[in-house]
Formats: sequence, structure tokens, C-alpha cells
Amino acid sequence: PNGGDSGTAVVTKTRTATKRPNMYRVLILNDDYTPMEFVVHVLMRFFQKSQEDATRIMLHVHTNGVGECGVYTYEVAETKVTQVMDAARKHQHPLQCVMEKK
Ligand code: TYC
Repeated sequence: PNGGDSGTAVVTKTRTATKRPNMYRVLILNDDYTPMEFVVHVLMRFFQKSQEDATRIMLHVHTNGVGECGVYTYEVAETKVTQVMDAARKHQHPLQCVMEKK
């Protein structure tokens, strides 16, 4: 009657891509030599922090040894780390910046 079709249908459901990307924390580390003003400048320039937030983060790192600059996708975090390390090297400061998976 229906041309030999056994009646089995293939149903394909599409699913909206909602997978969240892996996120990475960008951290700066304390050292004894990098000037406080340079760290504040870096936080304002590369992490869009206000003067007040930048100062708060810098003092947190100065006191605790490490602090968070922001959380980004892999490529953005990698770019931020490179920008900070390049600026530090250019000014001959030992400031260290790293990223870690959240
Ligand atoms: N400890 C530095 C000083 O006393 C200031 C400093 C703060 C350096 C934060 C690095 O990530 C840093 N000049």
C-alpha cells in the first residue's frame, strides 16, 4: 500500500548550542620591586579597572601575594597575560602575570 515503507521514521532533533566555554582566571603575583603605580596602571590599561578598583586589587596582591584581574575565555586571557608581561619587560619590572583554568 505505501510502496514497501515499513513505517520507521528517522527523527533528527537539533539542539541549540548552549555549551559554556572554559573560563580562565588571570592573576598577578606580588614581587618586591615592581612599583605600585605601575601595577595600578596595568590594571587600568589592560583590565579596564577604575583607579579605585585597580588600587584595591594592587594592595590585595601586595598583602596576599596574588590576586585576580579578571575571568576570560582562553584566547582573551592569553592576550591579557602577554600584554602585561610585555609591558613589564619593556619597563624592566619583574611583575608576573599568569592564567589558570577556573
Ligand atoms: N610589592 C610591590 C612594592 O612594594 C608592589 C606590587 C604590588 C608589586 C602588586 C607587584 O603584583 C604586584 N613596590
